[in-house]
Amino acid sequence: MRGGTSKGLYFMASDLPADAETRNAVLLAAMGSPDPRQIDGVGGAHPLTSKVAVVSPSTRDDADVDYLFLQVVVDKAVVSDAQNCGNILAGVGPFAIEHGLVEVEDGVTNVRIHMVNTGALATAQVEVRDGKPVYEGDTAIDGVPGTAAAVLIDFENVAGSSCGALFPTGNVKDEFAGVEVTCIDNGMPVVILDAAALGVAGDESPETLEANSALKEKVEAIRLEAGRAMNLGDVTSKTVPKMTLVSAAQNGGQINTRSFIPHRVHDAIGVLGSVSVATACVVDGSIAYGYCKGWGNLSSIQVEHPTGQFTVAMQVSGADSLDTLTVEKAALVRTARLLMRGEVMIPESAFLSR
Ligand code: NQM
Repeated sequence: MRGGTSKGLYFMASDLPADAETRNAVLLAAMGSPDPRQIDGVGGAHPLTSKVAVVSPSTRDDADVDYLFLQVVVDKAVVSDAQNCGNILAGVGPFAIEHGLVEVEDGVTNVRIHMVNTGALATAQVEVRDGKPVYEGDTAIDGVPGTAAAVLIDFENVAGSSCGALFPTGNVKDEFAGVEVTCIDNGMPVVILDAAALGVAGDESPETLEANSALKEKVEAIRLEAGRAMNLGDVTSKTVPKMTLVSAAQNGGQINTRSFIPHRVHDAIGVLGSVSVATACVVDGSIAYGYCKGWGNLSSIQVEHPTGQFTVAMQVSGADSLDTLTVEKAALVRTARLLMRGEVMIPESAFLSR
């Protein structure tokens, strides 16, 4: 399925080996990792197209389904559950309906999703006709051609869900490797950096930033220090924290971004990544706050990215002080589409090579 601006394989948990090591071997073989081209699998040779959702009936009373997100690293034999993914999340509601995991109502069906990676909850509103998810519609999201049916997603209590606190270091600003940053986790651990402090404009293309090896080295040095300070331990082979360079908005939004996720540069921005950035925008003293234009009169923040904008509807209270700051609500719109259904073939050697 395509979920938002990402694409991945969605599995019923019951169709995968229960043992995590065997499951990971199966997923590596399915995607064709490790290989920069993923030529012997169905992965798309980019982190945004090498993703997996594992879905099952929920273990919790307050949710319909459990969703475990797994990042299959393209060029390493690594399958990581250390991050969540809000884009792949957009496909979980329709997938759950396709598989009869939720009672459907024609019109709109609410699917309550327990995001296993972080323990947080999301509710997706999925359009349903004749008991089936509707994929076609007139909602456009930047980074995806054309239009599709909207999937509205509300997040609850995602603050600190990976790092233990919204500002995991206890500060709004820190300094790592000589560069001032803001470390924040509102659903996704993100380190926010001022593009200017790294000697770039912040509006470069992902390709230009990826070709700048001095910049990449600096960003990685900061990431390794920040990861520890954010309670994530040694993040050398983890896909978090994400590193988001911010600069002044250029197209009517509140802030402009370029995100290292963490080594390739995102063509847009992650869903929970943008929720974290939007949250930093409203906190005085953060690296993002200085760039954020017009917050105070707004109920949403438009986060600009390489292929357009991402709108995050935000409700915060007590933003005057870190002690009272509460994110009441974050909500956004995605689209998703079932691309194909079937079997992915796993060579026997994938099991033998464990
Ligand atoms: O931040 C990419 C994506 C993501 C993650 C990444 C995401 C999120 O665009 O919730 O959606 O940052 O690795 O799929």
